[in-house]
Amino acid sequence: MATLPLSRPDAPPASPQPPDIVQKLDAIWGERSDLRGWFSTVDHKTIGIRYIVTAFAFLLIGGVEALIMRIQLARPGATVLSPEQYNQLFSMHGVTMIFLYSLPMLSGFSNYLWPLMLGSRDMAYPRLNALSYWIFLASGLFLYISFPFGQAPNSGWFNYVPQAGRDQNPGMNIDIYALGLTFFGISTTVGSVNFIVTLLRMRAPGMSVNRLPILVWGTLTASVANIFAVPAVSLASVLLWLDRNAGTHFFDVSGGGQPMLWQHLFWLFGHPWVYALVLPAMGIVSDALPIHCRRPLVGYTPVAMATVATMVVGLGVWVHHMFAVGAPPLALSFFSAASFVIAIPSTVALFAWIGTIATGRVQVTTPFLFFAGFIMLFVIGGVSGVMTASVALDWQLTDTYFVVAHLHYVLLGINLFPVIGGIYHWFPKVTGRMMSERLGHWSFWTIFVGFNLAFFPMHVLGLYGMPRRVWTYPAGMGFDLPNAIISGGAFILAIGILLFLINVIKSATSGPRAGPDPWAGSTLEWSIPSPPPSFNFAVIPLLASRHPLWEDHLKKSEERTIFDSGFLLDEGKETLAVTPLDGQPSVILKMPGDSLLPGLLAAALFVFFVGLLVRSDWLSTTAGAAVAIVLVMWFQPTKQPQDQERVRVYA
Ligand code: HEM
Ligand SMILES: [Cu+2]
Repeated sequence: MATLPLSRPDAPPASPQPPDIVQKLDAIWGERSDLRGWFSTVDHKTIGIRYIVTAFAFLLIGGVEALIMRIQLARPGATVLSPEQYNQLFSMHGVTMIFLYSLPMLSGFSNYLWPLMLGSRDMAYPRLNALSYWIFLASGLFLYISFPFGQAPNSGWFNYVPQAGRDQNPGMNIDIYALGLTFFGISTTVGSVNFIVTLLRMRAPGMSVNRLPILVWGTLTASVANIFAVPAVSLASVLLWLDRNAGTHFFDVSGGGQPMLWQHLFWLFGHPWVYALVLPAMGIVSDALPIHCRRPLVGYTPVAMATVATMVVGLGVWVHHMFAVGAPPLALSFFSAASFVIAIPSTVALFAWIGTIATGRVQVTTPFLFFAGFIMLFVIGGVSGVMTASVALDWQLTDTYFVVAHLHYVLLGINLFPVIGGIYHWFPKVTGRMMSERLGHWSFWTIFVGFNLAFFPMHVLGLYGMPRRVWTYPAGMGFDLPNAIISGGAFILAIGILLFLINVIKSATSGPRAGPDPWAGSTLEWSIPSPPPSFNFAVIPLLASRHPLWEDHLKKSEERTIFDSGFLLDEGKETLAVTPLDGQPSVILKMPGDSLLPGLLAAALFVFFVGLLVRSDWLSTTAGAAVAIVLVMWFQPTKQPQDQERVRVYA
């Protein structure tokens, strides 16, 4: 297939933005600029940015925790931290990175980008969308409330019993974990429902399923899996809380309970979850990398199918986290084989990216560097993953630093690198300004070198037998040099992240103007101004292909995507819903206005969970009543349905 020219010779086909209509639509869709507007907005773009900023703040907090651990571990026998402090630090680091950074960051991308890529004016349930953000924020604060008092969760991010039981852990540390995760689970669940329904209905006409961006496939797959997975961990957490506070014995052997039940419930959730942390990020690469290679993604359909297949298989591999607990040999073989099988769809995606680079005309931009770095780390993390899928090898490697190396290669390689590359790629759309390429290259190389110095030697440490989750180690066991290198690398990595942040802040205020389509992109979001107007599309476009902005170069037939005539929908806060499979116009949806209720509901739930934590019946009952009142207000029908309304078509 021919590659595209480096920049568009003709002017980009921006959506028509007739000034009078823009003004009218903006009056309908725009946010209030006062404090009330700040708390009540339901605009998916604002919510998306809030997700990204909040998740990034948690990344920085988790990063500082990691650096403190690395100071303690830089030398043998150090006493910077006590063992209990180290336990809380690695637990909060894991919880923060897994729950409060990785998934919310991707939810931010999808919240911001989905309606723009799909040709819609908002998500399906804007108020639910605001609720999922506020609960994410509130549950994050909840998980951190006891940290300053030295009472934070301290049994790791997977929080095994009996160590997490009351006998061994009488403080409130684990109650915070159990209640915090249950609270957080509400956010993920409502967010996932919103993504699924949005995908089914909120698209431009002609956006059939075979034209969806891969990011959409990734987030959709992750959302469906979360609907199955999150209840398992919420259930486990509630049972644990009951064991600790109400005298039940679900996990307590002396009372006939089963500690293994925790492990099964947790990993039934945990493994699909780690795929939810990477599939949308792989989608970011599949959508953005081809733009910097000036050609469409190689193998769109196999990549979309591989995304779904990874998750389907991923729902059946959870026991690979439990190879060392004494499972029957048949179970070991089954789960080992299933874990090997996952390598196949991952490799399909890998070859698609490599093929895209090999046959494209590469422009070495900062996003490209991050995506190329991602591919390298994807391979290393994938290989160490396949290694631990082998039962015999896993028995040797489990609970050593080899696993810590693997999980960081996977999580930073397949989540953080695409995320930073994605921010460089879409920053011009969000802010209307370009980021500095020079600083971008510097930040990439610092992050890339720092990352590999910080994590590659961990493989070696693991093979030497250094266990994970130890607060210190004696000198002379061969651990000293790798640990020193790792700690140095961690600080270089941190400097790279700092350079990236400086770039964001500088470029947001003084970067050169970007225009609607600085990368000469292919998908709908590049057809509207940067930053996008409150209503996204003045006229809802009518799609003719997967690459609406590249049709002049790619499409043989006469048919073209239509940007300048179509549904106008300027009689109220409305958008178009389409049929689920082929995206034919189906109904006009009345969208809800801004509302304080989502924020209030999250606040009431926060107090409710605090009530449970401190075991204050009056506090949790009062807050529970407040929750009920807000829900009643929420479901109050606002207006009579207006079925007889004029629909204008702009031509
Ligand atoms: C500056 C970058 C980072 C450094 C230096 C770092 C370092 C560490 C260290 C020292 C541990 C404890 C190892 C142990 O004692 O067993 C750890 C654990 C962990 N890290 Fe990181 N980390 C970083 C970033 C991340 C990121 C971005 C993620 C996820 C997206 C992540 C996820 C985890 C997880 C899940 C654990 C396991 C916690 C547990 O054992 O319960 N880390 N990391
Ligand atoms: Cu797993």
